[in-house]
Amino acid sequence: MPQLTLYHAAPSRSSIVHWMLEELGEPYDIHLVSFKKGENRQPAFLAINPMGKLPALRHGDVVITEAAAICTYLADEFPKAKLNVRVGDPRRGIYLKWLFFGPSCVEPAITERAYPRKDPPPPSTLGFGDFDTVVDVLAKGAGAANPYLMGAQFTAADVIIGSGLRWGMMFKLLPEREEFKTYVARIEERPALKRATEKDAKLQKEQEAG
Ligand SMILES: N[C@@H](CCC(=O)N[C@@H](CS)C(=O)NCC(=O)O)C(=O)O
Repeated sequence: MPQLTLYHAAPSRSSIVHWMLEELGEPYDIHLVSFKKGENRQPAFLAINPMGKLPALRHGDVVITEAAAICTYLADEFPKAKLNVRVGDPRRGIYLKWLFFGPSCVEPAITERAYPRKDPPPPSTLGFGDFDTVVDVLAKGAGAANPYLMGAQFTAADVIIGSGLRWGMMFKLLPEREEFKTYVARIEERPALKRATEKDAKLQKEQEAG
């Protein structure tokens, strides 16, 4: 079985994949990359991800970057964990919508809110449209989650959207809507998320000391 290695800085967007790996239940190892030491901008890491960004995941000879792509890949590659919605399942379209909604709508909307532009482009030219609409769509999805976005099944889409909601509320960049709080409280009960968070706290200390 090819080895899974997560290139990681704790905590960062690679924590999303760390949580996903804990959900997956397959053996993996972690290669810490220090932002403080600029390791992500050094040739050794740029050969892995020319963007100089984390996360990156190595699976045997394959390297995957972009958190949502990595989570989609892992869910499909290890179907035993039941974290994907398979091709042919009518729910797959909605599943993919949420996986893409994270990086293409939630993230840029939050960043735009954190760093507003003096002359923002018209909403029709922005992939995410506008912040309030993104929040409303998210609130509708989170409010309908029963208990998860895809119903009874927890999937990679919950890892992506759940991470975005947790991160957005943590930094007060998303409103504390009742739908968000209830959904986030539910996913925070996941043992895999608790394990990843605990491990990240230890890794963060390790990285800060190093
Ligand atoms: N689009 C990427 C974004 C990754 C990203 O921006 N990662 C940040 C950490 S949270 C990073 O590596 N920043 C370091 C840098 O840009 O120098 C993804 O979703 O995986």
